[in-house]
Amino acid sequence: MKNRTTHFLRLIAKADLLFAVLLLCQSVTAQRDVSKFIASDKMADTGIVNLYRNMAMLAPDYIMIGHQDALSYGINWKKGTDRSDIKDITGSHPAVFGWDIGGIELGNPVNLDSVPFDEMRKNIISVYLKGGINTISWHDNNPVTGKSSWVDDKNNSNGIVVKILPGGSHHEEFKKQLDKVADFIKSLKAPDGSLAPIVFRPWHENSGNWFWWGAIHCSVEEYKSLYRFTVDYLRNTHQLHNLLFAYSPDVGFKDAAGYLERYPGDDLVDIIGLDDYNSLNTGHPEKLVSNLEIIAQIAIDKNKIAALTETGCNRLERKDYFTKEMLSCLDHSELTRSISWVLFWRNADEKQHFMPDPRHPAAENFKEFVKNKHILMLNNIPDMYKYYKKLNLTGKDI
Ligand code: BMA
Repeated sequence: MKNRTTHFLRLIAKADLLFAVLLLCQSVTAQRDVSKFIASDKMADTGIVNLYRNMAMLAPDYIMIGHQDALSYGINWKKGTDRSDIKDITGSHPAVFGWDIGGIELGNPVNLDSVPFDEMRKNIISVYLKGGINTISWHDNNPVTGKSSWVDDKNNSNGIVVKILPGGSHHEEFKKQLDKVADFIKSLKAPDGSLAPIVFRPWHENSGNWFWWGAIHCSVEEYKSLYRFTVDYLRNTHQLHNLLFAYSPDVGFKDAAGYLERYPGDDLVDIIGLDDYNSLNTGHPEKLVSNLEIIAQIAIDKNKIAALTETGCNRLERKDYFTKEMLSCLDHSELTRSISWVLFWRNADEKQHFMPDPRHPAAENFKEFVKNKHILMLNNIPDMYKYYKKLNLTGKDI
């Protein structure tokens, strides 16, 4: 009798397992129905429509590598032609290129890290023509004080956001800033007249308090209004339809509700992003894994794309960072593997760099990392702006 009961219980357990496996397969299949991935801008350009669809096709199995200012400078060089530290090591550029337009709102010829906007424009267009992805962040100068994005008053609300919203004392100044952003985006024109599709990532790391749009400096509703106004002004007033929008708070939320607290809305956001310089650098990979799984699940539920929009280990002093730390997290589960890309921050100089160059002790480790079957660089992604019925990985010579 006892044996029979045990046998019966085992059968039930097996049936449960089978059911769980079936459920899992179903969720992956659902995620692969790429026709459900529709950009939040209902008037999006063809380039954006195809880009989003292609991101959705790649996301379940592949993670693209990105680097901030990859083509503008490296650890030991300032100006190059078709050069990047990543290409110097691996033979290919990254698949995703990060840029920052902080300073455009002041009419400056160079951004806050001295990258000339004319050069940035050329590089963005050349990335577009090669089928790679451009993502732009904006360290916007404070439109009220005229100072930088960073604030000294990390413990007190400074009320900047409310002043720049409609009805606020500095709303007109803010609109002028956005006009300059729009002018720059309108200038990203390829020879065929099309505008380079861009993943725009404004008001990032808003769960921290270091930027004037950070959590302590505005209410949930004020933040959402800031994001909504920005999208609406670029999309409707300026008629820009070459943009996907990324929302990227800083790491540290406990669950989906925590992540979504300041999420501005499905009609505004395409990329469910995350910035994290903390977890791995403080010895807590489980934090990065849990936050990646949270954003990946939100993205699946909403038919959107999840990405690790900023990360890195400054100076890469920990040997094996890429394979043992970062890859272990990215390759932790089906959910973490469904992240679309990882963007490492910039290689300013010997003191600040998040990517090795060929002479760096971490170069070999990065080469190993890139060999992983889930990792993609510019030389093996398809042209992201073309339509493919089925996924089409290439072996381009870049
Ligand atoms: C920070 C640092 C700064 C830089 C800023 C904007 O993380 O890299 O040196 O000015 O980003 O790119």
